[in-house]
Amino acid sequence: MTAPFSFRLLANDGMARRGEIVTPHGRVATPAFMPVGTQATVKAMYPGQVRELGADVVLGNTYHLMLRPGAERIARLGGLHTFMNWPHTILTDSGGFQVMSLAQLRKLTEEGVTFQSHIDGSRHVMTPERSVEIQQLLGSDIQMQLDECIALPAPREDVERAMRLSLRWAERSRAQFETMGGPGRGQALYGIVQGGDVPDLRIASAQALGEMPFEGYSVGGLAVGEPQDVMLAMLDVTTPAMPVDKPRYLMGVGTPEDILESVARGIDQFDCVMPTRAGRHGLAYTRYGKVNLKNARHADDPRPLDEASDCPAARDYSRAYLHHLVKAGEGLAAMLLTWTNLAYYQTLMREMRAAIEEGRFEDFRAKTREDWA
Ligand code: PRF
Repeated sequence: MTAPFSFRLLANDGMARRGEIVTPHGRVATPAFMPVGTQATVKAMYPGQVRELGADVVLGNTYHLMLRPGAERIARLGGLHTFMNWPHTILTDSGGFQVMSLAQLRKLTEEGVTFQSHIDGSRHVMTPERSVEIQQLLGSDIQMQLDECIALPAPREDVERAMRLSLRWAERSRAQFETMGGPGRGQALYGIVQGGDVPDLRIASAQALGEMPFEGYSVGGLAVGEPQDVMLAMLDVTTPAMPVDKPRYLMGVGTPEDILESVARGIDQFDCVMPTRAGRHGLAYTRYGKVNLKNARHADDPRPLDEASDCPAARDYSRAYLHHLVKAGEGLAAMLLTWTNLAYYQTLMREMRAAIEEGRFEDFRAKTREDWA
């Protein structure tokens, strides 16, 4: 039997936590940022480069991979780690969120969701059981239950219905995960807290999930249209209701500021398309804040994005050159800016981990916010 999935808390500083997850594919230092590799690729990056920046885990998407190239095909080819040449930890999302945002003609019932592919219009059924089965075929180390994430603002009764459905789907997902032998292979299944912007529903969801034997717990249903202060207020009530001895993952968040503020509220894991997508749209994240390279004011600027960075993309290319590449639509623009952005995100995580270990997270938070301003 493989060593089981584990999580250890190494240090606390206020609500902020420094920890370590161990999976069959290695160690994950937390707080962790997980670059998004939806289609079995972190767009515009080589896997080795993603690793070198300090990523211990990348995210893959059940929805995309089941449609293309197909989960059974990836399984025949040796699983997702082999397929994409990423021998480290992989986390997969369950598909519910992507079905709701991307698929056509969706129909949600107690049983699951039926939908048509956004690629070729083919019809599919996604149930909690099928989602776990697909994640098992992919061989991901950290799997997510199928849930329903509802867009905000929404009436309380709709938020509550989605939250209760997600709890029933949590039970079914767990049963399937056990049937398929996930724990014996050292894999993890996380339950997902829902409850929109309603504090008592968030707490009820976190407590009910906490009584089910998940290896970790996600916070879903945030960063879906609500203002940042609402998202942070939801974390203020949710994380204290979550188990202390299990990892906490805030799904699909966020900007560097969102991440800093969420770590301050006890979150351990993050994923977001922000650094990769922004990189393909001419936007750079640096320790001095966000820079829009499309802007003409960079056309004659010989300075790099950050001369003190240890990322070659941020250090060795002028803003004028990056501006030119972006304007010319060159592939190298996406490569250099994605590299810059992921380097900054991983640096921020590394600095937060050190600050928590050394008991100076509050100072770090204040100083970092100042540098961004
Ligand atoms: N559920 C799932 N994946 C997600 C979300 C969710 O609520 C979000 C919300 N920010 C991003 N990704 N399964």
